[in-house]
Amino acid sequence: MVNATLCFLIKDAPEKTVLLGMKKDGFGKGKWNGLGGKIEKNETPAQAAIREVYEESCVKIPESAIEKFAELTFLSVKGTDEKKLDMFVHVFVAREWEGTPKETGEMLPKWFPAREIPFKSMWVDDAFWVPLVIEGKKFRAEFTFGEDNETLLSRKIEPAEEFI
Ligand code: 6U4
Repeated sequence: MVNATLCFLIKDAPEKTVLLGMKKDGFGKGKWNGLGGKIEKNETPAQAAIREVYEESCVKIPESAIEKFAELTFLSVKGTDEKKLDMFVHVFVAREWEGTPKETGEMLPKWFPAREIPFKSMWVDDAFWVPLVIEGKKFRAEFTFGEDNETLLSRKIEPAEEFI
C-alpha cells in the first residue's frame, strides 16, 4: 500500500476559498485535487504534506499550522494495468502559510470558492468527502475502484475522533 498525502489550503474570509491544483503529470493528470503526493522514508505524514505543498506551489506551511482531518483508503480491483495502486492517504488542512501559490512543473494552483469546487474535473470520490473537509469534519473513508481506476464500486465514510 502506497502512503500519500493531500493538503487543502483554506481561506475563510472574505469568502471561504480552497486552493486546488491541476495535476500536470503522473497519477491523476488533468484532474483538480488537493496538493500532495507520496510520503518518503523518514518523513511524517505532516512533513510530507508540507514538502509536497512547497514542491508543487512554492508555498511554505509552518508545521504548527497543518491539521489532519481524514484518512482515506483507495483500493482498486486488480487488472493487468500495472499503474493501479492501492493508496492510504492522510488529508490535511492549512489556514496559515507563507508566500503566494505559483505554478510549477507539477501543478497549476488555483483558488476556488467553497461553493464552486469543480467536482466534474476531480476524482469521482472527491464529491463525497471534500465537502466534509471544507466543513471541518474529521473522518475515515474507504473507496473501491474498478479496473479502469475511475469507476467507483463502493464507498464507506465514518466519523473519526481527533487525529494525533
Ligand atoms: P510521483 O511521486 O510524482 O512519481 P505521481 O504519479 O505524480 O507520483 P503522486 O504519488 O505524487 O503521483 O500522487 C498521487 C496523489 O493523488 C496523492 O496526493 C493522492 C492522490 N490521489 C490518489 N488517488 C486519489 C483519489 N481517488 N482521489 C483523490 N486523490 C487521489 O482525491
